[in-house]
Amino acid sequence: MKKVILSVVAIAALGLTSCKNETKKVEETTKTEVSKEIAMTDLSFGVRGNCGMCKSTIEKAANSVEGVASANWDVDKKKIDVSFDDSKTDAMAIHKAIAASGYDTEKVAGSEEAYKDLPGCCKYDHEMMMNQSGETKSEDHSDHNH
Ligand SMILES: [Cu+2]
Repeated sequence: MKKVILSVVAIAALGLTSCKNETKKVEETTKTEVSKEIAMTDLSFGVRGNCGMCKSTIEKAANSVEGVASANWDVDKKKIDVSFDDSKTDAMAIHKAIAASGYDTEKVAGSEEAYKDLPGCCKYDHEMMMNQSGETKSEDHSDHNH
């Protein structure tokens, strides 16, 4: 019997790792993203009012208008800054909403009904100046000395 010697030849695995990486760069097609950036319109106008409670009522009224992103009423200046989406609403709608809550704006007189229901401290003077500078302006002294 022939002894078959099986010689196991260990074949060293050759470094077959191909170094040629010919992966083609996939050209990224620049997508023109239709970014729906809503152009906001900023608006400010005069609104009469007295205090912090007025502020919340006025701002709440402005914010209740669909499309209004922000509303900030300045108690000293008697002025509101509103930012809104003019594809959804317009300035008059905001004036009307504030007026409906009982407050006078530059363009629309406040609802008398709503005014009556305002707390005492909020019953502002209808002769009040709007769009003030913010500096406390005392009564007009016509005979002011320089
Ligand atoms: Cu008030």
